[in-house]
Amino acid sequence: MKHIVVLISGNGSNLQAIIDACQQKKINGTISAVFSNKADAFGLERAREAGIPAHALAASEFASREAFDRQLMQEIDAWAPDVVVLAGYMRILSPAFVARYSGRLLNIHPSLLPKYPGLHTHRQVLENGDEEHGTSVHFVTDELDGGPVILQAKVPVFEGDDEDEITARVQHQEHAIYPLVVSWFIDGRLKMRHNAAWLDDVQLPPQGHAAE
Ligand code: NHR
Ligand code: GAR
Repeated sequence: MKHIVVLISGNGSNLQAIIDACQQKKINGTISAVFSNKADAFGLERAREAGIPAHALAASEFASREAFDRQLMQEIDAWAPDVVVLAGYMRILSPAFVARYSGRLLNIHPSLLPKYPGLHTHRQVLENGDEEHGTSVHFVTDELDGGPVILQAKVPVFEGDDEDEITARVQHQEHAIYPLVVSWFIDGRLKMRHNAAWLDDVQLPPQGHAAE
């Protein structure tokens, strides 16, 4: 059995989608543990509800980002995960953390990367009057939201949409594409090589796999 560790900071709806996909055997693996940098993250309750060990680490108890990440790495490594999945994890990771899990560290970011790395993507889409928005699953590298894209999903932006509406539209897509990408990785079909994403030994283009 392959082992997944998921990092969250909040609601955990993407975590829930991955829990459901594991239970439905759409992912041939199991979530070993969930970690949050916020003790009140609702995703911790989702994990416990599913019988998954769930832990919070408080950044305020560590002297530095590096010290926090060292502790997090120790706790993650106790589960010997095949893949570490960031699912709404809102804390920037130190280079040592990224290096440790390089090639098996995935993130979902709510924009059509390379557009809008960083925070407040939905707001920026509205402010710029974009007609198209979406979400990207990518391998994490040292470049913030700059690692190779694996899969994107697009959504339309309609006249008069507010931030809540486009957030919900984007998250609906996230819950479909993130479990799919995790399943590819778990099945050994997905790799990071030479700072590119490869699916079934074919190098993916900059926008990731062209979904049907
Ligand atoms: N770490 C590295 N090294 N590389 C990436 O690509 C990462 C990462 C950590 C998280 C997720 C990310 C996103 O998808 C992610 C990608 C948080 C921030 C941020 O500025 C930026 C990007 C992402 C997550 N965080 C602030 C910080 O100082 C805190 C903000 C807050 O708590 O509200 O860590 O967008
Ligand atoms: C998701 O939409 C994810 O793309 C985004 O946060 C949300 C988390 O929702 N991630 C980031 O913004 C990373 N900076 P969830 O907790 O319900 O999965």
